[in-house]
Amino acid sequence: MSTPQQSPSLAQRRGMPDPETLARLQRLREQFVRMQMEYGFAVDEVLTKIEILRQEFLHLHRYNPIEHVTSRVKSPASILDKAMRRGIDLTPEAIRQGVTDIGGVRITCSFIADTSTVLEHLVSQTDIELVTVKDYIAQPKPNGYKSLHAIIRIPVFLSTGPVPTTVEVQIRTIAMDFWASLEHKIYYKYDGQVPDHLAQSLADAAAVADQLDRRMEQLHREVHGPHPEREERSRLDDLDERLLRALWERTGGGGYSATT
Ligand code: 0O2
Repeated sequence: MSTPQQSPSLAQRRGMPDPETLARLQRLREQFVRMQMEYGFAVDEVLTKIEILRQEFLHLHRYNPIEHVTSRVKSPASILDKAMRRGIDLTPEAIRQGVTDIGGVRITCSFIADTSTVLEHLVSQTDIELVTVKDYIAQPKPNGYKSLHAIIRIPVFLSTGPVPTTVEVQIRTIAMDFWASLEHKIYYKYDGQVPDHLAQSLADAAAVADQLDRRMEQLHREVHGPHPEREERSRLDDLDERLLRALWERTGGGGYSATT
């Protein structure tokens, strides 16, 4: 005897996922939103650390190695795209493990020497773990790309406890950044197939950018000496001293007693 065939539901006939699949997709969506939020928090933590470093450099050393800072959190579409290109399972756990640049911070410095100084200061902090470093400044990519990349891990403290989260930090000079942003636009315009003459022009431009970086650093050293931060400090200390003396004279030299 043949069993009566169950007729498909209206939703199935319309090509919609069954309720179970729908619930699974909904859960996945929520996990992605949560993941993005956590990476956003991790980026905020790193930005705060960089801002503290910047302020500290400015106030203590009277020298600022950081020109500007930008950040981004990859969109869910971009995360999924990268995971699929890399053959990573589309689960939040596998993505967390395999896609290390969901949160990204880019620091632009004035001079080449500043790039490693900033990274050293950042990763010497006890709550930051250095996962990997790629020094494309010491060893530029064949196309001329230069930048110092570090994957760091930082805890994000949620109500459920700390979540170790990775952030990609890219550190480079203004000239390197200028080159990289133009190369990025050209790369995408030609969908990765940059014509030979443009690739050659980009390589030449990278060499010119490198010359500019070195010339500027040399000039800076010539003007400020090998330790510009100390030179700047003594100049400002001198100003502080003059200010104090003027104050002292105005208050009649000892207007305030030690007990007041
Ligand atoms: P987006 O949109 O900028 O994030 P990874 O892809 O990070 O897992 P990879 O490629 O080995 O692994 O890492 P790498 O070499 O450290 O590069 C990571 C990022 O550096 C890239 O991210 C770019 O932002 C930048 N980058 C690397 N190479 C180049 C280059 O030749 N030109 C330019 N303009 N930028 C580069 P994404 O994910 O590719 O893109």
